[in-house]
Amino acid sequence: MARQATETKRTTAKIHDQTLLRGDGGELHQTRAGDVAVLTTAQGAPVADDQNTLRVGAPGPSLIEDFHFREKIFHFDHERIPERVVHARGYGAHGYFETYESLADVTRADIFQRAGEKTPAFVRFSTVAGSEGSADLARDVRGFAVKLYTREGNWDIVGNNIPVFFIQDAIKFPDVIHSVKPEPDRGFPQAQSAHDNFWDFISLTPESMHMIMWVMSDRAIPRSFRFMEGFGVHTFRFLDARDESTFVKFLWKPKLGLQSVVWNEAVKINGADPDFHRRDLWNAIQSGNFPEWELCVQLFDQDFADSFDFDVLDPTKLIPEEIIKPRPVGRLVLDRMPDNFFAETEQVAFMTQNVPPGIDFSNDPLLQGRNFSYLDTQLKRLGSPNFTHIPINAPKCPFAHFQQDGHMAMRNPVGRTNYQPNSHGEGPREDPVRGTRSFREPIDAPKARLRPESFADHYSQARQFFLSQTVTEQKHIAMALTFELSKCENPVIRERMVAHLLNIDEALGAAVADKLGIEKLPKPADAAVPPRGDLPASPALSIIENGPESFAGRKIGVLVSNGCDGRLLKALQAAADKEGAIVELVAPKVGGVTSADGKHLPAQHMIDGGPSVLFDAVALVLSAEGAEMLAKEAAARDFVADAFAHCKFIAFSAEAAPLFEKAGVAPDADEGLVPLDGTASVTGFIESCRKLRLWAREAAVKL
Ligand code: HDE
Repeated sequence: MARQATETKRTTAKIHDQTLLRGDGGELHQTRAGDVAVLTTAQGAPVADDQNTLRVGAPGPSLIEDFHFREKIFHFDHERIPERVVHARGYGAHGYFETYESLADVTRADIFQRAGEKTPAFVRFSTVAGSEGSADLARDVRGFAVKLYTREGNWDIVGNNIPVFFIQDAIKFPDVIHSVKPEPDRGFPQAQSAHDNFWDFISLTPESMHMIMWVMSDRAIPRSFRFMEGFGVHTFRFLDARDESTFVKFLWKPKLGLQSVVWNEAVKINGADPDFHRRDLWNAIQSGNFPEWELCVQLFDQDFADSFDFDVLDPTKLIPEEIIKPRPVGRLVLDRMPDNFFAETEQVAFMTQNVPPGIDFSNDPLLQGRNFSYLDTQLKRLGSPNFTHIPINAPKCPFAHFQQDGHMAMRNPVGRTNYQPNSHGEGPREDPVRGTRSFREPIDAPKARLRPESFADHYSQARQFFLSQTVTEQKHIAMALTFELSKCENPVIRERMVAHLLNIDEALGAAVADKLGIEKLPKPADAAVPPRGDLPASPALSIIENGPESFAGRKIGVLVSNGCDGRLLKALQAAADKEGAIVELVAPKVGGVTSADGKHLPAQHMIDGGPSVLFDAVALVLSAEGAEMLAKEAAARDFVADAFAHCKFIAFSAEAAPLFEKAGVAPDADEGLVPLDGTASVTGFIESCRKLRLWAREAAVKL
């Protein structure tokens, strides 16, 4: 029996205002009816029914003539583009760069000519190994890629949050990346270096040892993009108006100081909020707390390069800040999130070879290789040589060239002339004065596959990094190495790594070997050249030594219950506001609590969704009943136990005692536990929080 098809009820709006939003920016077509946009196909035809395909009869076969259905599914089927082969997971924001002073004496780069000049910027932060959907707190290097839309072309500083790299020659890049990515037969582990393939490659590649010290340090588990440094890594050149060269290294210093989390916390953050870093940047910018970095340069000449202990072209080495003090030359402010993640953050194409006149490359073999790779990869990922037509990649200065056609060409040369020289007197011509010129470096050398001998010392700076860390940080490095190597199934790989560690620091090698159950220490690895004696410690390399001066930009999670002291909370909020810190309430139920004075206090989190790992410090403002009730809940006990184990400062009202007891924490265990016995004590608590963590507790909690 034929069934009656149900007619979908819908409102047919009268179309009286057809606004076609189709600019070079590629905005969406929109056909407007009053304030309600009418849904159209991509060809602009208004759609009458978007709920049912066109079929013969109610359950009957679908018709191929349903162009709306076909277009919709066709487009959906093609929504994904290849993710970046590395740095797939990332998050971007817009902002500007402000030049502090003219650097005309060293570079003719237009961006550095005028003090106070503001240049639009787009920044993308990323992890390296994981896929686009992986968690933010993987132990990994962070990408720190900056696109500056200067008046003389786009300048991309495609850097990392670590100033050195794993390898010295770009030809090894596919190998190091293959080794860290999921193993090809089994397809795991995702976003992790803790597996045989990675440590196999690393232990066979001594040049990676300096970088390994950095990636096993807390640098690889940053608390926020806002609290990370950025580094251009390679040595570049500045060229002045006469093409005289000065070597330069680029460093970004966060105004809010450095901060990382601890590994046990990172693992839990990944479960509680895999988007922890994204959300942090989004919230900061949306609430007007714009993160800021200073761009610093280390400038030096050939004489310095010749006299320095290491080759300045070796990307596994850095120049300690105590030897060449970074000079601040401008600031970067991020003040606007993209309107659309895909259009901007996903489609942005960074390229090391994007340099304006006045900035030039050095012969660092890694940089030279990158200059090839970044253009090539955009074609694969974005699918057309016209990727510069995408607004996020287009220069914001005037540009003119004869490149034409190709997939998705959005603008082609206008007029008859598409070549030069021409006798029509049309079109752009070169400008030898304004245009990019390279440093005229005389080179007289054989063509060969060579590795400079000056790149051969792989252990001295690794040791310098290790010795420049505080005892706490050194312990974290040992723990990270132990954890990672414990995940290797092959004991040969573990021993080979320990043999390298013994060259970096004997005690470190022995401590890791002990935890790995290696009873007899292996012979230290053969070094290509004998390591130098101890280099002086460089305090600039420690995170703890370079923390913030205040608690600004950090977050306090306050566990509250019905009947809690509203005045205490108000005082806490006021003190946090004064400091520039954020308070979020965590309540037993969604919706919030009612304080003793009858006020409703909305909460941002329910206890199961608001563990203490999401905060930099915590407070417990509870009624006696609330504390009794929460003491029975695992999530509340973990809130306290984790905050304590992660060495955070914890403030608490006297009523919170039963919860402490059940969480296994003595409320008077150390000075990081701050009783709130009146509004004055709140100020003391916020002041303690400036230290971020009470590291002295770490020995007791055995993290
Ligand atoms: Fe990259 N790298 N890289 N890299 N890299 C890419 O380019 C490559 C290296 C860095 O947010 C790719 O557009 C080679 C060092 C960042 O979009 C690719 C070598 C440093 C980003 C590529 C290196 C970086 C990338 C993949 C060895 C720190 C993300 C997608 C010679 C100074 C940019 C893309 C973004 C991305 C190649 C080594 C930083 C394949 C061959 C060293 C921050 O082109």
